[in-house]
Amino acid sequence: MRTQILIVGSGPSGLLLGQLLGTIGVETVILERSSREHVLGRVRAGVLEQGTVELLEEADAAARLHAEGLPHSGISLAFDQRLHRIDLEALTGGKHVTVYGQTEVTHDLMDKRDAAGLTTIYEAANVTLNDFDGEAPFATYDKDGVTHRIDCDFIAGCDGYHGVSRKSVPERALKTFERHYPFGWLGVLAEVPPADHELVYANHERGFALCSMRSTHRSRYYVQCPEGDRVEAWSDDRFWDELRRRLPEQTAAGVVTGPSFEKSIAPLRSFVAEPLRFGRLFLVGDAAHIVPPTGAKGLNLAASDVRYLFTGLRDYYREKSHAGIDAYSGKALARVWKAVRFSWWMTTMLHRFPDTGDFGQRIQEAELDYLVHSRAASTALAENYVGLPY
Ligand code: RFL
Ligand code: PHB
Repeated sequence: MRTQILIVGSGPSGLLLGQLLGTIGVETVILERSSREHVLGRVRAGVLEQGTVELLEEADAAARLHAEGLPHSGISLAFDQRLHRIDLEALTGGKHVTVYGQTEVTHDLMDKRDAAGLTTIYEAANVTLNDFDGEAPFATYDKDGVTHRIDCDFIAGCDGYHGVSRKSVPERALKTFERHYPFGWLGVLAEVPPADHELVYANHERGFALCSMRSTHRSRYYVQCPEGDRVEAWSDDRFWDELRRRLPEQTAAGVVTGPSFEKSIAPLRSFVAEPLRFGRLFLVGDAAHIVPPTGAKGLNLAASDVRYLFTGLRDYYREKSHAGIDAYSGKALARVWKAVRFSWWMTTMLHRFPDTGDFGQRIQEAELDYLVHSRAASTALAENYVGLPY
């Protein structure tokens, strides 16, 4: 088989890139290791920047998002038994974020891909990437006991942190940067109305907590938990008790409990691999960088990588110009590092670290107090949260 762009991974970055390229008549094939059901079963991000929504519009995949997504014009920080609202809209000249689950984005993009008759090969095992440092890259994969080969012009590595794309690059060609955080997030999804109509990020002496949602009747909550904690140790009752203890009384009173239908623990890390291009292979999204979820940036960064790569490939096919694909890595990384910094800062400010000490604790309290009482500081948070310019 031959295609123009071979995309590895059918997460949001692979699907969005494929959809955008489809709108300009560039052919793609997606190779996905898991089944479609498995990909759709993963519960992850929930907050979309306006730029991400605009890109989904450009891909003609935003109809349901506009019908069902919840525009949010503010978030709250909770500490000292009080909620402090950050008015995103007022501080950014009218920008907002949209609450719409990654699962739904993935669903919409998969439906679009099906409707356009584009090829996705699920359960493709042992994907290997070859000759991407030359003019004629190709991939092989196994399916139903047979090895197949796909030739292409370029490979887009959209296969997440554990994928094969980054690992296919010789180690000496990559520089990696990493920060580990000594805790995880225990997340719960439940069919109950949210405690507050906006997201609440809470700093409490027992640890961080986040009240989020997927809709007006479905809530997503998280609590900071020790590294290595096991989900089995957290009954629903223990989770709801711990969540309420970390929230101001008025917010805790609004928490409606119910049986959880998803419960998982995610580790927190910051990671960047540079550069994002090796000959005819591009790294995109989580394949190249990971941020802790505190700033709600992971999916949005995947979308901004896709935006830069899409415009580069469009100029390559339409105008035979290499300028856009040559600039991809530099442009995408400049935006990535700003979001890495923001996510690290939000994580540091809102979590309890085992080794903070009294001095560090007072600094954290002073930072929160300054943040909510200074318009300049609140504006810095707001403009990063809604998404920096491209
Ligand atoms: P994905 O979603 O990991 O998709 C990669 C796909 O590649 C497949 N794959 C392979 N396919 C073929 N061959 C191989 N060898 C392969 N290896 C892997 C995988 O099966 C998968 O289908 O990466 P992508 O597309 O770059 O998307 C990135 C986002 O998923 C991620 O950044 C976000 O989920 C991060 N994130 C959040 N981001 C936000 O912008 N806002 C949020 O509110 C937010 N909350 C979160 C999050 C991530 C979380 N977890 C669990 C990590 C909350 C959580 C709890
Ligand atoms: C979520 O709803 O899953 C969510 C929201 C905001 C974050 C992280 C996760 O910062």
